[in-house]
Formats: sequence, structure tokens, C-alpha cells
Amino acid sequence: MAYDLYVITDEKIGLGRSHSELAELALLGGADCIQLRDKEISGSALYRTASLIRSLTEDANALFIMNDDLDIALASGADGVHLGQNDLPVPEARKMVPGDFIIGVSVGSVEEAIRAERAGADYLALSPTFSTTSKDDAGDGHGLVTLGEIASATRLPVIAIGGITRYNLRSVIAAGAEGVAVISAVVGERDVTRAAAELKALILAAKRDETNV
Ligand code: TZP
Ligand code: MG
Repeated sequence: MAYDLYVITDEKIGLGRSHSELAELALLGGADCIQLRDKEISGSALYRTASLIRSLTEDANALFIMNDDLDIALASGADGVHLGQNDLPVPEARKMVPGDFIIGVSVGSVEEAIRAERAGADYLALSPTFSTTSKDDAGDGHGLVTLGEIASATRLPVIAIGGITRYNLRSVIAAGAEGVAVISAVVGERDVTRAAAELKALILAAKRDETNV
């Protein structure tokens, strides 16, 4: 399974569509991975939504990653959890999960990337790669140089997140990203399926070109 196009659902940006509707539309466009991220709804609502997205992703042969909440990830049968620097530490999470469970970690520097790799992360996300208004506390973008340094410093797949659009995705793939994670470039578009399909085609073309360099 791949991380090429990694779509994070967000009902505040989603033009009135629910998490599961957004996930379904993005999967139709070829999203490889869906992350459910909602810091406001109740645990019970999050669990119900996670279960729905689990079955949608299963049918589409795509990954389902839960943001923050390991309990909901496990209860819904998610493929993995995405943890930030201030969330549950990776070694603690690892003790509680099945062997093939994916743990992704947000990092902002080479040091954090190396630490997360040593702690047992399965993939890293440079967060944010570019500045974004989709996450209140994201801070300034770390940029392509840091992305390239992290990609060289680790054997793990590195995903670029934050401010990725069709116009800059080629630069993040060229810098060493294995995939791109987006909210607004897919979820904030009127035609989510078309936006996902167009981004996916651009990502695959950029990756093809990189391997042919
Ligand atoms: N984590 C780091 S940046 C970000 C998250 C969830 C928001 C990404 O949204 P967008 O609209 O693709 O910049
Ligand atoms: Mg978090």
C-alpha cells in the first residue's frame, strides 16, 4: 500500500460534506490513504465515523490512518495512527498495537526525524512543509531544503504535509517526498473526486520522472 496521495478529512474545510462523504469522494479519485482528523467531535462520533471510513478504505484497498487517538484507531480496525510531537510517544503506542500496525509521526527537523525513526515510526511527515491556514498552530513552513535533508537522513518514507498544491507538488517529490498529504487541495474543492484524480496523476508523473533522472 502506498502513501502517494494521502488525504486528510476536515469538515470545516469540506464545504458542508461529512468526513465519510469526503473520504468516499477522495477514494473514488484514487486517494491511497485517508486520515480522519477532528479535534472537536465526541469520542463516540469519532468512533462511528472511523468505522465508516474503515469500511470505505477497505473496499477501495486504501489505508486508513487515525489522527491522534490510538484507542479509536484500534477499536475501528484502522491500519494505523498518526502522532504529533506532543502526542503519545511512539514506543508506548508500539506496545499496544498489532505487529503490522502503522505509526506515522509529524516531524519538523532532521533531529526529530532521526528520533522518530529510532523510536520505531513507520513513516514521517514534515509538518508543515509549506505554510498553511488549514491548521491553526502549524507555524511556518520548514521548506524543501529541510524536506530533502530529512529524506536523506532516514530510510523511512517521508510525506510532505502543509500547503501542498498541484503547483508545488513536483518540487516536494523532487526533494525526496514519498507522497503528499493534503486537506484543502482535495477536501476544499467543489469536485473532490476530480481534484484527487488530478493530484494523483501529477504525483505519479512526478515520481516517474524522478526515477528516470
Ligand atoms: N498538519 C500539518 S499541516 C496540516 C496538518 C493537518 C494542514 C494541511 O492542510 P493543507 O490545506 O493541505 O495545507
Ligand atoms: Mg496529533
